[in-house]
Amino acid sequence: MTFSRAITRIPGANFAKGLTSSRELPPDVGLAVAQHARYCDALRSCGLEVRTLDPDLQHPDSTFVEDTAIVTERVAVVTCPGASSRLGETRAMALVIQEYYANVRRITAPGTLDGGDVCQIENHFLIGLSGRTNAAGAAQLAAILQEHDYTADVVDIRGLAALLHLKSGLAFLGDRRLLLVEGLPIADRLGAFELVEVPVAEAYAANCVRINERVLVPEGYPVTAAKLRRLGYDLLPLEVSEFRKMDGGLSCLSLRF
Ligand code: CIR
Repeated sequence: MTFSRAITRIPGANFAKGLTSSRELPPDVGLAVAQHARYCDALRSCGLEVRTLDPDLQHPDSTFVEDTAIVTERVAVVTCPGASSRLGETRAMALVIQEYYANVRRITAPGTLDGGDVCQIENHFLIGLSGRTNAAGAAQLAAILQEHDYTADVVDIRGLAALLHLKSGLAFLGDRRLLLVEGLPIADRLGAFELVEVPVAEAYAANCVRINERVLVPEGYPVTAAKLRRLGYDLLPLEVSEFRKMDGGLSCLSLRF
C-alpha cells in the first residue's frame, strides 16, 4: 500500500480531559503538542502531504483522528465512535474527508465502530469487535467494504482487557507480515501471515505504522525495534509518551491514504 496524504489534528488545551485507563500522571499538554508536531514532520519525511487540523476544544480525544474514519483507495467511511464523548468528532472530519473523496459512506447507530479496530491488509480488512466497535458496526463496515471488492473478517477482542482497539495489539507491516503482541489468542486466525511477535513487556510497541518505505515505531521499545531492524525495516522512532498516557498510539494520530 502506498500513501500520499495524511490528516492529523493538533491536541487541544483540554487534551488531558480525554478518556483514559492509564494510571500514569496526566499528560503534559505542551509536550503532547511538541510530540505531535514531530509526528507530523515524520509523516512528511515519509513523503506524505500532511493536512493538520486545528484543535477541537469540544472534543478532548479528537487528536486521535484514526477513530473517526476508514480511508481506503476506493471508499471512505465516517465512523460512529463507540464512546459517546467522541461521537461529535465525526462531524468536522466528514467535511474534511469530503474534500478528498467523492464516495463517503457512514456507520450509523445502533452500529458503533472506531477506526482503531480496523486493520487494512492489502485488499483485506480485519475488524475488531471491542468495547468500542459492536457487531452491528462491524457488519456495516464489512458490507460497505465488500461492495468495493474488499474482503473483511471480524475478530473478537472483547475478552482482552489490555487492548482498547484491535490495532493496540497488531499492525500490518507489509510483505505478508503482521506485528502482534505475543500470545494474542487471535494468532490462529492469521495463518496466512508471518507473525512477528512483540514481547508482552513491550506490548505498546505493537502499534507501529508502516508508511511507504519506513516504519514509525514508539521510542523506548528496544526488543521490538531490534527485531524489526533485523527484518530490514527502516525505522523512524518517535516519542509519544503523552499520547500513551491517554491510551493512544502512533496509528491513532493520523488518517493515511
Ligand atoms: C480514547 O479512549 O478514545 C482515546 N483516549 C484514545 C484513542 C486511541 N485510538 C486508537 O487506538 N485508535
